[in-house]
Amino acid sequence: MNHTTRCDNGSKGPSRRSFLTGTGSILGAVALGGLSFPARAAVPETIADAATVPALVIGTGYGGCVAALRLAQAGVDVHMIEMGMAWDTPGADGKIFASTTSPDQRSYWLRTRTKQPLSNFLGFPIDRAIPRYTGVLDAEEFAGITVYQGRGVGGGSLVNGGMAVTPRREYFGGILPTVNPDEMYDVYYPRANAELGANLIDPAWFESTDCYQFARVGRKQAQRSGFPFVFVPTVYDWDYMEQEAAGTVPKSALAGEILYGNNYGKKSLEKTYLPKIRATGRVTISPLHRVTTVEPTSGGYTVTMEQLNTNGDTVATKQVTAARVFFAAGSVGTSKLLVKLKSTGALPNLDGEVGKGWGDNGNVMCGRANHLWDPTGPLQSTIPTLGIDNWANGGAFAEVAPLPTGIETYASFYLSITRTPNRGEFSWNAATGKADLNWQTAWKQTSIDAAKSIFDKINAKEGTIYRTDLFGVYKVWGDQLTYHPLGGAVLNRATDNYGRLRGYPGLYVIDGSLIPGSTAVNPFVTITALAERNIENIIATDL
Ligand code: FAE
Repeated sequence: MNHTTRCDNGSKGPSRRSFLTGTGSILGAVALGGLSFPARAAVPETIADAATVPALVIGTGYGGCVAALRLAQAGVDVHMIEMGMAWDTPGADGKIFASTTSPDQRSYWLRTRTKQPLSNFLGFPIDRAIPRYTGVLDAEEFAGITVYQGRGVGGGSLVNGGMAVTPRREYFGGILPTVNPDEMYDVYYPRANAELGANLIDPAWFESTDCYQFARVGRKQAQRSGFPFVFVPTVYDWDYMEQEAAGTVPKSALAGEILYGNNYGKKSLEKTYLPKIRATGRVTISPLHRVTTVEPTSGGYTVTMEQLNTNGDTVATKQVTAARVFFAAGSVGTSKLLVKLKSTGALPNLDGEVGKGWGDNGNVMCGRANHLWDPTGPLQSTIPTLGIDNWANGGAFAEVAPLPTGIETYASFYLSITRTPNRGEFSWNAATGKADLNWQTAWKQTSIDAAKSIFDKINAKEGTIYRTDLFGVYKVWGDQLTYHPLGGAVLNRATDNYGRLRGYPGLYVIDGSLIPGSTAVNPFVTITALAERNIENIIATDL
């Protein structure tokens, strides 16, 4: 296990943050809802208005971090622009992030009320008022679907469950049909997994620890119904979690931390790619800067961005010139930007495929009510580590997920990733000045049917029923959301086969928007591996 990772965890050491610009740079000392954020020193790393830069990366998630690291290692100076906060400063409670059971203003991006994926418990709504703030989880609402995304330096790695899953090779042709599987499985998946620190739980500890009783119950029931289950690699520091269970270190996965950030044990990008990026000395990161337009100019592209305060207000507008621009704003962020830039005439020659091929990775949630003699345990690690793989027969891969409420719920909870043909499309709405997505909630029915191929059978075998109290009153399926937006700038359609935006030399897409709607499993390993493949080609060919 990586002990240096753990030393970084508490955010107390000066080392890992020294290159970061702080949110306090904009507001100085602020006190919000009992949390005080101390003033920070001047931040020369923030990008200057009218700067001319060789490479600009929009977004600091998986795709953005791969691009920045490899470009910097190739000798290119890089500026990363991130609309979310730096997440480098503890609040009054000594923690950077809030726990899932006690959301506060740190939890949501510019909302005055939480929008929890599990909206109800025992039928009662559990959302609550919070102060508006540039918090870490965005529940972005479109027609028919709420898309959850991470906001801040590290993107989705700040809020995700850390499941680091490589799709089975036989399914790869259906995921990225124009990419050579040999190079992915021989070179880029191993590279991505190594950089991300993907690793498996110690099986002996899994069998004995209270915090995975919920997963052992899930496994037992899956086995009794004849489903293959798999241990899934994660990017959690398992050594750290064992110490959490022993009570020798501050708790993180065992303290209900996940959706709104993880304070210690998860190897987010802040513990993997980002320290390496800073160590190159060639990369600056500007948090609370949101890119609004990109248009051609002599010598490259003019990139316009708004600098935000923690209320989400624009406090400055900057224009910089970049020779190369990498769109890594995530599937939704990149798609929204590209359809806007094409429709408003900033980049009119973008391919007509821009905005198309968007999917939800077939996400659908459900819970099952267990018998009283089959408790799932009051202590549940927030990091899922088991999956039920029924992709071949029913088109569903289900995470056995925790319900980290701190009390015995007698519930088993699952996030299923399913095969679904439905794809949405982003388009620019000139009247509202926003990008729309034409998704319909009814399109989730194919995902529900696929998930039922697993859970109807388990319920029949166990003599159990679905929970109806988690997503509303008498509502079985969590079909209103996705955690896994993919597509909108599909590889070899909206771009060439390496992410180059045709017609605009020096413009690239390098994030989840390249993947046409599904990865058959959780997506971030595939996003990272594809980015590693593409940037290698781009550096070799274009620089
Ligand atoms: P992403 O990580 O979203 O990064 C994009 C970044 O760009 C963000 O930091 C944005 O704030 C920023 N940005 C957007 N627009 C702009 C703009 N205009 N200007 C400046 N910055 C901008 O993109 N995946 C797994 O594989 N395993 C899991 O266990 C898992 N669990 C998840 C749980 C939750 C609750 C959520 C929300 C997601 C989960 N995911 C999981 C999905 C995963 O985090 C996601 O696929 C990746 O983060 C997407 O990576 P990208 O690089 O595409």
